[in-house]
Amino acid sequence: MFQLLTRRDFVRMAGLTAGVAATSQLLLACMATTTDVLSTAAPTDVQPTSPPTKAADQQRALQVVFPKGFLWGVATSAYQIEGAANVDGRGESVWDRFSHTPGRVLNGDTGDVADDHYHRFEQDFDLMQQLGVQTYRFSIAWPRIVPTGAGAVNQQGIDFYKRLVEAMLKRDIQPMATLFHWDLPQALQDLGGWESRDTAQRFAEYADTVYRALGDQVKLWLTLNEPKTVVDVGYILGIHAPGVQDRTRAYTALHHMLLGHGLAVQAFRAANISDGKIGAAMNVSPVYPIDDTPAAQAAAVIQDGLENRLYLDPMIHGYYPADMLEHIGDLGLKAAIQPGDLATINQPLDILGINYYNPIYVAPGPQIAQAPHEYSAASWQPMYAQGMYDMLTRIKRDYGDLPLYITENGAPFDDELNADHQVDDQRRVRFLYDHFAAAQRAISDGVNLQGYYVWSFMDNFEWAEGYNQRWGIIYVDYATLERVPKQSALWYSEVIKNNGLGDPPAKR
Ligand code: GCO
Repeated sequence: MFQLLTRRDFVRMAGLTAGVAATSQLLLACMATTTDVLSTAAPTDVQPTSPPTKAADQQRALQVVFPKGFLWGVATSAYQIEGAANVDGRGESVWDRFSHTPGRVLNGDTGDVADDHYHRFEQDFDLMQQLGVQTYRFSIAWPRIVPTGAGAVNQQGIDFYKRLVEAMLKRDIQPMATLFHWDLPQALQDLGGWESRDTAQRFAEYADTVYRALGDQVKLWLTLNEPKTVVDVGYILGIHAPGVQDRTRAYTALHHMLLGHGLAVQAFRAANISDGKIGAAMNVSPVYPIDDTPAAQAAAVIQDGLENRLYLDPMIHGYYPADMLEHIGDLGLKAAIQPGDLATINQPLDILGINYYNPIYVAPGPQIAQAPHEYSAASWQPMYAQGMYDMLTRIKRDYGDLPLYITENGAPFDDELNADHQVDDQRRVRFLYDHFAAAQRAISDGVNLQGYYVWSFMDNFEWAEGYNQRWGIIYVDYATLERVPKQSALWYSEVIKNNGLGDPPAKR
C-alpha cells in the first residue's frame, strides 16, 4: 500500500594547494584543448593553429540557441562544501550529528572540512568567473546565523555570507540563496525538529534575519530545498539526517516544512526587498507506468502524487491532493494541519526552482521498476533528458506560467585524474548536452525557463555517499583540496559563451 522510495533508496548503508595563478593557467590550457575539440564552428573552419573562431561563425554553427538573457549557473549547498564546521561561532547541525554517528555515512566521511570553501571562496569564485558562470546558487547554513536555531544571531555568520556575496558580485556573478538545504540546527532537532510546529516559526525568523542582512545584494531567493528528500530519505528510509524511519513522523515533518516555507515567504514580503524574487527548489520526477495496463497506470498516478503533487499542490494551489490524503491516511499529515495553514503555505511565488535528476517507472503495487535507460554512478539515477522536458511542460500546464529555473541538474560518474592531470568526463558532457537541449525544446514550446544551475560546481560531500560520488564539473583532490576543472567545465564554459550548443558530443 505504501509509497516506494525512489531517490537514494539504494544508497549504501553502511587547501587549494595549487595557487590561483596555477589554476588559471591550467584552465587556459584546458580551454585551448576544449575549443579545438568542441568547437561549434563548421569542421572546415577549424585549423589546429587557427585563431579562435569568430563569434558570428559560432552563432551560425549553433544547433541549439537559448533566449537572450538566459542565466547560466552552478549550484552547491553549505554543508556539502563549506567545511569550517566549528569556526566563527557556527552551531551544530543535524548533518554534523548524523555524519559523526558511526555507520551513517560511507567511509565515516563528514562535512568538517569538505571543500574548505569557507576559507577558499575567493579562489573558487575566480575559477567560476574564468569559466564565465553568470549566477551561483549557494545555501546559507542556518547554524552559522542562529547557532541554536532560535534567539541570538551570530554576527560572524552574517559577516561571512556578506563577504561571500560581495565576492560574487565583484565578479559579476549573480547570487541565488537557498535558506534551508537540510542543515537544521541540532538544537532545534532536539526540540522535535520539523515534527514540531514551532520550527516553522523559527525558520521564518531566521529567514527574516537573512533577508535583512543580505537583501540589498541578493535578489533571487529560495526557501526550502527538496522537502521531499527530507521526508523520504531523512524520515522514512532514515538514510539522511535525522535518520528516522517512521511515516507518521515523516508526514508531520512534511507539513511543518511547507508551513515554514509559507511563513518565510510572508516574511520576505514584509521585508520588502526591492527587486527580490522568492520561490522554493523542488525535486520533481515524471512518473511513467512500466506498461499500458490499467494497474500500472493507476500505480503511476499514486507514485506521481508522492513525487510531485504532494508538494506542489499545497504550495501552488493551496490544497493537498485528495488521493494523497487518502493514501497517507492517518499517518501524521491530517493531524498536523490546522485551520488557515493551507492559505499560509499557498503564498504567491515569483519563481519556482526545479531540481531534475531522473524519471521514475512504476509497476503495479506501486513498485518502482528498472528504467529502460542508462544509469549514472548513482543507482537511483536513470538518465533521461526527455523527462526534464516532460516535467517542465507539465508544470506549466498544471501549475501556471511561473518563471522557472532549473536549480539543479547533473550526474555523478567515476571521474579520475589522468596522467595529464585532467578529467575527461565525456559522459557528463553528453548528459548536460542532452538536458540543455531538452530545456531549450521546452522553452521553444512556451515554457518560461529563465536559467539553469548545473549540480554541482565542484565535487563535494554527497550526503550518505560521503566523498565517494563525484558530481562536480570541477574535480576536487580531497588529499590536497586542489581544484581541477573537468572537461565538462571547459565545455560548459563554451556553452555559456555561445548561449547555445554546437553539435552533440559523440556518445561514449
Ligand atoms: C539534492 C540536493 C543536493 C544533492 C544532489 C545530488 O538534490 O538532493 O539538493 O544536495 O547533492 O541532488 O544528489
